[in-house]
Amino acid sequence: MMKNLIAVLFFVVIGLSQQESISFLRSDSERRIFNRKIRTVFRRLDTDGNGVISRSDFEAVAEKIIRCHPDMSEERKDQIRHEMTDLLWEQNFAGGYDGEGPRPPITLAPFVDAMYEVFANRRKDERAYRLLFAMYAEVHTFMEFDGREGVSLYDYEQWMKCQHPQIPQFRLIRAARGAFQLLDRDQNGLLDEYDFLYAVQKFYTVNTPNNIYNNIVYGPLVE
Ligand SMILES: [Ca+2]
Ligand SMILES: [Ca+2]
Repeated sequence: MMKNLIAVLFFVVIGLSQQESISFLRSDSERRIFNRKIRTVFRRLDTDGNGVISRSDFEAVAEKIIRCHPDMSEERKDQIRHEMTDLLWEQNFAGGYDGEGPRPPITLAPFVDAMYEVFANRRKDERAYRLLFAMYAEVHTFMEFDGREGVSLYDYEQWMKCQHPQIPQFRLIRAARGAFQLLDRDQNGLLDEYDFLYAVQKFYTVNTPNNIYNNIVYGPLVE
């Protein structure tokens, strides 16, 4: 099912808690865990592993998603490329850049600071927050494989296999099943958009060691 990123941009966070993003990071230890999470996200986005994220990393993320769905229409492929580069990279990550020419690659420290701002200053800049969650809503649509409405365990396993081909199958399946059980909050065998966005929100906003979502969205946190 197709979903337009801009169309979901303005309503996708309705229903998610307004309060959590405001009161988070009360202690140094919470801030340390948050920083580890953002370093983990950075590592995932830095697809070529050169220590900076740039437009080419976002192009590679788009191609990786497209490779998972070989039957996808050309129109949909182009839409995903557009969303990852022109919207997510240019408008969100490179959006604060007002220098000449294309935005230089982003190093880790400013990335951590920018992600902190997205959550800490949500009241001031709701747009960045909404774009981020709209993107995760779009990621949820990429998990669809069996053509039947809703992300089933089968869909989720296919998505994990495709995203992490380097991880041995038995480990991946075990991890996928554990994660799915946690993500499927009403245990109806389907991971819906709200379940997924709920987990993403918990991932970013609950920064205690016992948060069950810490290692779910992006896998184990890097140090
Ligand atoms: Ca890179
Ligand atoms: Ca399905």
